[in-house]
Amino acid sequence: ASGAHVPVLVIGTGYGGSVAALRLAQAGVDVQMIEMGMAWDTPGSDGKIFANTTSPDYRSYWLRTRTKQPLSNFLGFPIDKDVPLYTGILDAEEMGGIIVYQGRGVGGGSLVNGGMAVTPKRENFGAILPSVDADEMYGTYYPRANAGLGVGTVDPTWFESADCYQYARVGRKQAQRSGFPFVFVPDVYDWDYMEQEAAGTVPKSALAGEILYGNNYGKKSLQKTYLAQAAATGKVTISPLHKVTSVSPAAAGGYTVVIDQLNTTGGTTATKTVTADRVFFAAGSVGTSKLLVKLKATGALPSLNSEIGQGWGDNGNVMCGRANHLWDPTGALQASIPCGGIDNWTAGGAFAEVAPLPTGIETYASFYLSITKNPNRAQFSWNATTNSVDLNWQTAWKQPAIDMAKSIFDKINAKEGTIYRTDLFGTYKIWGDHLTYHPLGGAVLNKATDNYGRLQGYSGLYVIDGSLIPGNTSVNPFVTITALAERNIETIIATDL
Ligand code: FAE
Repeated sequence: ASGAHVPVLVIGTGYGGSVAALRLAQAGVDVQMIEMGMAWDTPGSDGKIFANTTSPDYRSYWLRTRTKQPLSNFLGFPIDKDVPLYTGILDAEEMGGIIVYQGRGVGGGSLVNGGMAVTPKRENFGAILPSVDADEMYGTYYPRANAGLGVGTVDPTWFESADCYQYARVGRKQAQRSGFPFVFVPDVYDWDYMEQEAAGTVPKSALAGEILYGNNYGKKSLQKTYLAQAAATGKVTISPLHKVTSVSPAAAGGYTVVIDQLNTTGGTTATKTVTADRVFFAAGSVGTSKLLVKLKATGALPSLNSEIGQGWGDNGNVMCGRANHLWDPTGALQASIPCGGIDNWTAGGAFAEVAPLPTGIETYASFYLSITKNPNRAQFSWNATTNSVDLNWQTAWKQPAIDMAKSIFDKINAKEGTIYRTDLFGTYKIWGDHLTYHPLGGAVLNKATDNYGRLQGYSGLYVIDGSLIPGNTSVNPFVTITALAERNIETIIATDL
């Protein structure tokens, strides 16, 4: 309620925010979480909470009147369509030279993502978070994060015969024929549930192609893990459809937080003011960076340092498809949850997820999301003319990512005598270089904050999400975001409370 005083306010309910809320609550602290997206706990008229990937509807996009699908075309035909304006689950946020996809709702990115839960190879960790002790991360915090998230791996025996992983077996065979290691990729999907889906004994989710717009059954999103545990403490309250617009020092100590209550078409129905002793920024890399850049520039938090908004990267994301010969069908039924990847990080700077193309028909296509060592970094800045935050990323900055992905797929194409698909991102366009699923950075650890996420210049303000990580994790990011949050909150609870 407006005028309330809370000990801790957390902005956002993704990975960082959920870890902070659970651990603070377990330490006896009352936590108020503010989430701009919806609660996603009520079925729509079709009886399901989430829409299917193949039939986006009002639930699918955050405040758009037309879908903005990551794969915009099929067989060269555009597939986007009109949808009613609604506070839907997937935000395709256009930031100049890049579209940044993000989850909106209680659970943040865990609502829309593929659940791929990858711990980076230890030899790569020094480049990911140089100021963090790797022994502590690999000895304590990565295991804690994996346990909290419920990470598991596909049963390798079942994998060999499952129809829905024909595409992954083709991906493995072709990777190995070209001399690349194929690795199983862990996931938070309930693998036993998927086997039951394949056996036809439970309602289908991964095997019904659900992923981008939410997952109705098998995926262990944060709502089922960290946030369920947090709720069970009785000390955590979540306000969905509430958006933080300002944080500034309060005269009597602590911080004044201004919050807009939203309706489902994005309009503001009320503006509330709350005082909090401590505020955790967990609005995601883009959300936290945009808030902090605005608050510094507009005088609400003028003492934030000049690292605010810096060091943003796209985790080197780039997508592509390949056209296989008729003797390499990838399957009409494809599990929407990937389970394997091609590791050419050390030699070529690329780690490629063998991704599904769950169209329901045989396409003979192999599809990949590559994570690459793209060195380019962008910065957020305040635009006083438009009263908004800009990101100076340019589409051409993806070229190193494309070159690194080619280190894998040019070789596979040469070996197999195959070609790239040119019909998935437009007409005659091979590379999906216009987007990222993995925004990272903007309030980098040990630069914008101290080595535990305390914002420089203001005691009681913390960053605890993907914005702490300077642009790349060498693999999919949420396990590292979760493990870093576990590390930081432990120290904060021990020394600041
Ligand atoms: P995040 O989860 O984005 O949570 C931030 C929350 O804050 C969101 O719920 C926002 O709605 C909310 N918020 C923002 N601004 C405000 C505000 N002003 N007031 C109130 N609330 C606000 O942040 N990663 C993997 O590791 N494996 C995958 O398989 C994978 N697949 C992905 C697939 C897709 C389609 C997408 C979009 C992402 C994928 N990711 C994957 C990335 C992963 O979901 C992402 O790195 C994390 O969700 C980021 O976690 P944060 O805690 O930083």
